[in-house]
Amino acid sequence: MKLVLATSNKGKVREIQELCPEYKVVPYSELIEEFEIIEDAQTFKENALIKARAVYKALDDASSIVIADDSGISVDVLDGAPGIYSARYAGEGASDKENLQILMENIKKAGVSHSPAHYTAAIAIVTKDIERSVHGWMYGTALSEARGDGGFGYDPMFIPLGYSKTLGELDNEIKKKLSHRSKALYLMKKILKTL
Ligand code: ITT
Repeated sequence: MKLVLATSNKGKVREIQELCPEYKVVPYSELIEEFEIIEDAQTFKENALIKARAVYKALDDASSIVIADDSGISVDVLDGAPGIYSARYAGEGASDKENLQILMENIKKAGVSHSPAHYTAAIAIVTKDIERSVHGWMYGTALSEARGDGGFGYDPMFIPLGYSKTLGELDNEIKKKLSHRSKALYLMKKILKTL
């Protein structure tokens, strides 16, 4: 079965391909020209559905199975920020590095060196017959400093619960087991089996 990924984020593409070896996972940019998708909803779920629907429509192929991932990090000491704004925390078009830097600075400005935090992933599936969404979470601690360069995005400043190293330092296999994305994909596969 072929799954078309409605994402332009290379870190997500790599992880979803690794987590779904039983499927042929293809980023939509390999099939049609990339286009801007306005993610203007107020929840991860609705933003994931917006992306999956937009790519399903643009592919114009009723046999497509489209998967989208909307995700982000929520830091308790910042009242849950950046949350759904994780990709644009340092402004529209900001790089992962700029977003990471601002988040670490804001944790410092809040007067702490670390805070409880969690990642959320909403995965949406759109086919000709169904629209569904599932969620996964990973809890841990957000630091005001970056350590290691593994993973992507905010991973160098995030220590998963039960560990003392960041996702930037830990082996990739550990993130694969624990992550918000792997938990959501586990649930998504249950839906894919019913198609
Ligand atoms: P698409 O919308 O094209 O999928 P995007 O990067 O804009 O790509 P989102 O709107 O879902 O995706 O934003 C997710 C943000 O959260 C982005 O800044 C990521 O770097 C970050 N993020 C999500 N999952 C992450 C993970 O597993 N590790 C580190 N950072 C993550």
